[in-house]
Amino acid sequence: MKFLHLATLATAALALPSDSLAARQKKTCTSPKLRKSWAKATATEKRSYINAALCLATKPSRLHISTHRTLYDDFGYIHAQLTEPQRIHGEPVFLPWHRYFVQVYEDALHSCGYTGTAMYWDWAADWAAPSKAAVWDPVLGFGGNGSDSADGNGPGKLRVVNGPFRSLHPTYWNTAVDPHWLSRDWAPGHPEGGQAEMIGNAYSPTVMDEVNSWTVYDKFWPALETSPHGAVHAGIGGGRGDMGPVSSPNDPIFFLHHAMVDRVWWQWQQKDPQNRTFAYKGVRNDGQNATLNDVLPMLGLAPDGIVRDYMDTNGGALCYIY
Ligand SMILES: *[C@@H]1O[C@H](CO)[C@@H](O)[C@H](O)[C@H]1NC(C)=O
Ligand SMILES: *[C@@H]1O[C@H](CO)[C@@H](O)[C@H](O)[C@H]1NC(C)=O
Ligand SMILES: *[C@@H]1O[C@H](CO)[C@@H](O)[C@H](O)[C@H]1NC(C)=O
Ligand SMILES: [Cu+2]
Repeated sequence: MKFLHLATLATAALALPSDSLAARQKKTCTSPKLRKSWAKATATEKRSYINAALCLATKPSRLHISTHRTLYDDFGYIHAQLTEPQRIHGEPVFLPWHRYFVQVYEDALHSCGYTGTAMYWDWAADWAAPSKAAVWDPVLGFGGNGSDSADGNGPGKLRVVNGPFRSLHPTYWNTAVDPHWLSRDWAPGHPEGGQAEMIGNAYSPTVMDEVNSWTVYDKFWPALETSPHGAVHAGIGGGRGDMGPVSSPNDPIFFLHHAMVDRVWWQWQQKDPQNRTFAYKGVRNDGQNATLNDVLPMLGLAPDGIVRDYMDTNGGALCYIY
């Protein structure tokens, strides 16, 4: 679960590292690709994306681990390994690490014939009725909630029984080898307790305004990570779905969720590009101050990255906009 305790944040003012900005401006990204909302993509684009996401489960793993079957399994495995012990959440690297991870996934889709870009689920637009969102379409989407009555999935997991991903069979649950059918357990609403279906109230316009109102990175990132980000995981995963445990990239919706998290960050950066593109500050889980030279580990799925190269979506190692 990803509602993280963030008590140790530094509150010092933001400083722009001018040396790194100068270095980055030497690189160019002449025609950035536009990442689209799933709801606004064409049927052809959606079909092509879905086919490539399914194709990942037919490609060999890039890791040399006997329990792995496919490239699809690599994503859930790596995310789990980097979360226990914690190296990618609850610290400043949360945003650039997941930005790089989404790009690695987009590149993997390309290796499966997809020619488009990563897409996002605009959950901030769908917060009032998340279960009705276009992303859950059973044909041109990711299918819906899991089912109580679907058997053959072991205890505590609700198999997704519709949509193109109903035959996905991830290997890991958290860090354990525990093969199962893809699962979801959408959190029901509790109107009497003021909680909306799929915890939509935690990514409402009111919450998004609060998140976006922070002007420094070490306030903005934890606000984004804790509430909207954590609530979307918990809202989809519940207690018995793949989006809950640390192997959450098992659910292909993970990458549309994290592209949206990335888009919220990108929009925040765009409000003051001079100050915010390379704004990166806070205390790491090892107690040290974060720096733009910090490493983004990918454990062999892709080369390790450096934070600096993933701050600007329009330069360095990246070339896209939202
Ligand atoms: C840029 O950030 C600095 C430090 O936080 C701040 O003093 C300055 O006002 C900001 N500039 C703009 C144009 O917002
Ligand atoms: C999802 O399905 C589970 C199992 O039937 C159910 O308990 C839960 O209420 C459903 N969630 C929503 C939002 O419908
Ligand atoms: C982190 O940076 C602050 C200043 O922003 C400094 O006071 C503190 O000592 C640094 N911490 C470490 C562990 O280097
Ligand atoms: Cu994560």
